[in-house]
Amino acid sequence: MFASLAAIGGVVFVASLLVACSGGEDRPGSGSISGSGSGTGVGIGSGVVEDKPDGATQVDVLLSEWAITPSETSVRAGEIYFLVENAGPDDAHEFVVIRTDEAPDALPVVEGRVPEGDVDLVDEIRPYTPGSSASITLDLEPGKYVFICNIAEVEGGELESHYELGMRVGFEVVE
Ligand SMILES: [Cu+2]
Repeated sequence: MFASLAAIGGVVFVASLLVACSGGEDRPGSGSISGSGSGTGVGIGSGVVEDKPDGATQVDVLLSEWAITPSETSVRAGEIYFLVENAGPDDAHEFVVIRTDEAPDALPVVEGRVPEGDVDLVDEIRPYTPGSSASITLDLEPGKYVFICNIAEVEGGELESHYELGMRVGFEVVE
């Protein structure tokens, strides 16, 4: 009985040490690239790049503040491998693919974000850190698409909507 209580005490002690350590990493002034003070990047990792499947069409995409720039804006239907670089320089970004006939700047916005349940969301790469790349392979049917970054966060007391600042671009898939 006494021994197992001691063991539990040990676990609790180790757990508090871990909390103390991770808390220490939040200190400002560390000089890290994500240290904008907004909290962007906390808990967000670098992107993951997977191999391009054989036969897939590759499209390179650049994310930055504040634009999304694909190497092509029209490709043939089929498997498309998107290699998406977050060029930052400061913020984490994501890559969201929406199928829509609307213009890139005409999507509905609620509190700085496009409500993903109200649009035809095809797939997305979740937010990842600037200076890294990520990939996603999608089997896209002919049609019109819009790529957006759907992050909105409070910066200096103001809501900063990546979509409204310009992180949106049209893309077409043809027969
Ligand atoms: Cu963004």
